[in-house]
Amino acid sequence: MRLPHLLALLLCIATAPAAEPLWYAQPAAQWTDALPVGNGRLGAMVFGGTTEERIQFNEDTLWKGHPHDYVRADAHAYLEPIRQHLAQGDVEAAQQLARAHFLGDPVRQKPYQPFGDLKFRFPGAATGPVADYRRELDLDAATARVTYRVGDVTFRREVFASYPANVIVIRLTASQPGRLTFSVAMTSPHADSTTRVVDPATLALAGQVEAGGLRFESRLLARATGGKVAATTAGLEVTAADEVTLLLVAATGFRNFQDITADPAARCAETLARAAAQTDDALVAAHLADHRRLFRRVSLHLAPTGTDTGAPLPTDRRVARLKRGGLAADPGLAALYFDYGRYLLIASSRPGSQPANLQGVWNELLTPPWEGKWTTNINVEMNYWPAEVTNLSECHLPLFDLIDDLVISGGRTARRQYDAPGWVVHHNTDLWRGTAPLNNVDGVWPTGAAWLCHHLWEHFLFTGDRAFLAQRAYPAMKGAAEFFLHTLVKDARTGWLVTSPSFSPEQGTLTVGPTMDIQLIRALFVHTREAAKLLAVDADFAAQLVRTEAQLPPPLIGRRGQLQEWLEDIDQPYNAHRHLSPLWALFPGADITPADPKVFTAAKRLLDWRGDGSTGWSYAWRIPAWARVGDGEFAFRQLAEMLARKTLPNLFDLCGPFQIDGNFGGAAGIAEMLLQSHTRTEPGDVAGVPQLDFLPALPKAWPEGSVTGLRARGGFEVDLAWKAGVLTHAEIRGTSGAACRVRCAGHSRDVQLANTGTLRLGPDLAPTD
Ligand code: FUC
Repeated sequence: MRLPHLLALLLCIATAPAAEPLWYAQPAAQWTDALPVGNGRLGAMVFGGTTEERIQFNEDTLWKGHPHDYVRADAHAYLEPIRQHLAQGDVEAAQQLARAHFLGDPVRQKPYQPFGDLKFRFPGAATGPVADYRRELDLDAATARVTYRVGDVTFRREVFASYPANVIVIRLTASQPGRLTFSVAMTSPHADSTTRVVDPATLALAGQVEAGGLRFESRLLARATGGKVAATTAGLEVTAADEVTLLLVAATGFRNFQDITADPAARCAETLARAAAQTDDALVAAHLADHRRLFRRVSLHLAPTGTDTGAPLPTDRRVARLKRGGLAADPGLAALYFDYGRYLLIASSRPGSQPANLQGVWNELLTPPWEGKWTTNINVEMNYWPAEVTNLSECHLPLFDLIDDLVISGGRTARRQYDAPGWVVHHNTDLWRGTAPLNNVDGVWPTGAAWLCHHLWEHFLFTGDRAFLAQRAYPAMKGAAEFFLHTLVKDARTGWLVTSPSFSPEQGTLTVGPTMDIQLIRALFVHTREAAKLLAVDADFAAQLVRTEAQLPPPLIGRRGQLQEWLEDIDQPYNAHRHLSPLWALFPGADITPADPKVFTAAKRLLDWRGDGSTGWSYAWRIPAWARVGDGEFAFRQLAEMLARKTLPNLFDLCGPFQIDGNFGGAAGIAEMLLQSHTRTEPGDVAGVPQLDFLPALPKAWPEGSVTGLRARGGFEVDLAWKAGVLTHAEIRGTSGAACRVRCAGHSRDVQLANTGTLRLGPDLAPTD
């Protein structure tokens, strides 16, 4: 490396603000105080007790149920009668038929399950009072740490979940030799589970969720320096060791949603043997390299606005004081929340894992809220909002694997329930890839696949990956579009093509053609035909999409100037419903823009009516939506309220109970306040020259700061710095020669990256080198 480069690198490392940890002055009193680690597949919650420690763990394929097709055998026979009732305005008759005959069999999907617990006892710690206690989650090292002192011995515990080794590593040390004496038991909330001794240093916990259901096994190996280790079914006993490393692995019989015949014991044995062959140092080094490759791509710094930096306070006290002081006084906490959102996505969604569910991968309950599923009418999509823009594109991949499965199971539902080609997803799915309507009439919402496909298209826009577009995205998008081409019906009153039956998520009654459906389908059609054009395939099909698109209802503006949620002008003014469904095309869609002032103004009115959020995720949705209308103050207010009202001491988001979507939506919302990017420069030109908006919704509370490594559509990476609320510096990286339009505070400039693939801009967006 040449000297100037090395210097620049050193300077950059020296000046890059390190991510703060979450930290606490006492152990977790309950599960929602504990600190999460995860590698996508495995998750663990670390409590950090001193006389007793609990590490509750999960594996992402442990669910109730077994391979199953949820379509009700005679559902198709009721499709036309339900449509008829709706066309005649007899909504109640339609709902009765739907409830009795159109919902899945069974009507509820299956729940995600907890796996087990490690329960430690440290008799040594009881011999004296505990001093200098600290518990922290180091986001940059993806490691939970506990340190404390008893007498003159300092104890230290570190827990991390290694993605490369597929193992949870627990390292215990003491400042004096021979002082580690403890026992650790493996337990499980599942009735059908037993512990057995595998060898003198290894325990296994094995069981089955239910008859005919998933079999599971986990193994725990202790390796100690000094002292001795003994194993009984009651646990591992470690006596007078200098240092101990525990390796925890877990697996189930799940191969895919149609096959659960794998051998969890063999899987555990193999993974554990491979991990045990590595030294601690090798395990740590591989973990840090893997995590930091992702985590360090982005760094956000929001400068303190006064003397109070917040950082010297434990995280729980910092959150608690928000109820009084407000987030404006502690910009660093917003940056920490952003970092934590990225951390959680890395920890719960890695290539090969299940996608992050309603609880990410962390759940201690046999009956988790809403079964811990993947809810497709907002929640699972929100989980992935930060994936592209915060530079974690690989973490998006588990969602695409889920889509591949849904193309199969949703294809069956399309055929059996609708006699249609393509594939369909209603408002939830589970490990068995249920795609039939569920729960109640609000489950009859057939546009889940259209929303999921938006993620395929976005991944392409951000990465420019043509092979992905051709092989994975386009076939799924085409299938989803085919379903709608076949099932849209002509609305008798207006002549428009609409969905029937459907529901505007989760309010009103069974209906036809709610605004959200139309926005989702229009976006799907436009993106699918754009993809066909880029790939030079299916010209006739694309022409059919254009013809059908022209028959969809236009955006409807009601008598009070609001964008209508339904075909009828029946919106209640100031209805603050949690869902922003009819504003989908504002965010995360991008069809409502100032380029069409009439629709944009109507959307703003509806957004205004919706007011503040209620659940955590509903605050989180309002952040990027308000950022898209350029109102940084209201966006900030939603973030501040979410943190003050819907955030647990460990910074987990609350719906009512813990639900992780708000963490992800909040992180994405912060990004959206700082950088927006659209590829639309002319109407209909969806894959054209990207347009990058710098600091489009910067709130007064963040007058000074910097961000590096955000991603923009068109394959760009962007750094921004600002002072006194004004851009001071921007750097864009991408393919050499790539063109984009940049905009900031009323300035606009068409620019082209230099041969180096880099472009630096000053405050007025003029290139500085
Ligand atoms: C949707 C929301 C609920 C909850 C559930 C998991 O149904 O309306 O508030 O988030 O998903």
